[in-house]
Amino acid sequence: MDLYARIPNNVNLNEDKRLRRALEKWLPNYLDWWREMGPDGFQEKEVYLRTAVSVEADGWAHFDYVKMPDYRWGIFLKPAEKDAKVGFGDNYGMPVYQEVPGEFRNALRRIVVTQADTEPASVEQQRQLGKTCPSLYDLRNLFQVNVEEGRHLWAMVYLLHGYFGRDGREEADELLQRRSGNPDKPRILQAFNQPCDDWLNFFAFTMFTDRDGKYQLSALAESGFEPLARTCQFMLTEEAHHLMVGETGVGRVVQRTAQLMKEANSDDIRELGGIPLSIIQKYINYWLSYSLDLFGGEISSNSADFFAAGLKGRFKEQEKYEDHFAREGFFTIPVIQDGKIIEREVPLRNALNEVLRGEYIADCERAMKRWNKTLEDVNTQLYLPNRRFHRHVGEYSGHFFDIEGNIITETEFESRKDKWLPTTEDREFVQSLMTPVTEPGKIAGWIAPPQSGIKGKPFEFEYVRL
Ligand code: BYC
Repeated sequence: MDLYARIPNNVNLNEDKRLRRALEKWLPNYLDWWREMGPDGFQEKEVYLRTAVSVEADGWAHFDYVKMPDYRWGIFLKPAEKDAKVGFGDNYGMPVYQEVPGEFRNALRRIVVTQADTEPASVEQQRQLGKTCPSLYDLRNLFQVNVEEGRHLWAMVYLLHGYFGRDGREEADELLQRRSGNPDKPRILQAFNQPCDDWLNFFAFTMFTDRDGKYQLSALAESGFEPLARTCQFMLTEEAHHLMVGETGVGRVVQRTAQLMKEANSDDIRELGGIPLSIIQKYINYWLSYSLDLFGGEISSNSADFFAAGLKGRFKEQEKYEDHFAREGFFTIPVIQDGKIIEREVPLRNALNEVLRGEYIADCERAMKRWNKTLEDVNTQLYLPNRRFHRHVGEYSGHFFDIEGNIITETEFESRKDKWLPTTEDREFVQSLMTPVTEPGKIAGWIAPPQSGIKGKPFEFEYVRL
């Protein structure tokens, strides 16, 4: 592992002069983008960050104070397995591909570009949050997430430059030109164009949207295109922290809300400076529905083609499945016909987006159970909306459903949507609570402190030297 090269890497960049030159040309543009679109302010502050120093499962991370622009962005792939074989699809058991299979070049480039695009997009969405952090611990976690998303962009740009020639280089340039929420040059997937401008949004985003990242990366980590698989495998080790930030972040807001509800003996805790459960529920509905869109259509020939070609597998393909061909079998998907929900049998390979979405929902339900434990004392529960609710992609887009997934008319949806999705007033109320707390050991009144700090340090530790 070459940690001290201009572009730290474990892919022998030193020996591949063409690739190194191309990436070194991209590097200053990346830094320009980071300065323009990365966290606003704080660039000269020392942050207690984790940095990759190895790619081994244990001991890959080193913790120390770093200024964000000096973070070790680089290219780290999990070590190759000897004699690795394609793990699923029509080429099951054949040696893994070291180059992009010709007939799938465009499709694979699109997957890599789509994955890549989400990384800078999320940094852009979160750009202003540092100014309203609830504690130094949370501020540090925000920046950790941001620099790692930056590194994930590097991971994908390495693939584009290394394996897709000239159009890969052009795509890499465009990744620095699109902007989250900009109508003229938006990010590719809609969840990444939504504003994420308060900390409840941030926690819901890292809970639900980053979790889509976990499932997409897991499916790509199974890929028979070995450089993609090894890249995603290492990204996943970093991703776990982002999910912890989201799940415990929402959990800590719920915990504080429950505490204030008990104190006030009422659901309305606005006057005490807490976020009512009804607003937390609406943020869950909003981010879950946008994140469900990220899995693509329920019935998808793309997903079937990718699986057949051995390029995109299922979650834990090797661990959980015995039949890696998935040629047989059907999956039942509720679809809309003549204004009614009916069930359609779909060949399994065409339903793999939906299969992955199901795994994801089960994982969200697990977190929901944890949050609900905190609410037992106040006799209320949070829930996940039905997967058909508020969808913009796939079978359910263009139709209207209530929170339980029953089909309703557009007029009915419009008249009830303020009960289900955050209103302008809800957002303004949450925004009104977002005053920064930056004294070590102190925390904002709308969120509970974490159960433990980072890397054995206490909550009171000075995670960012302001
Ligand atoms: N928005 O067969 P279909 C993360 C298009 S998050 C707009 O249903 P497919 C992160 C599609 O392009 C993880 N368009 O879907 C999180 C196609 O167009 P054409 C990001 C969409 O292709 C937080 C048509 O609809 N990673 O890492 O099987 C912070 C029919 O497509 C959408 C990935 O997404 C959409 N949501 O699957 C930081 C992995 N969905 O061909 C980071 C890479 C579909 O008719 N991406 N369409 O013109 C993929 O694997 C796939 O592109 C998708 C879609 C899963 C997104």
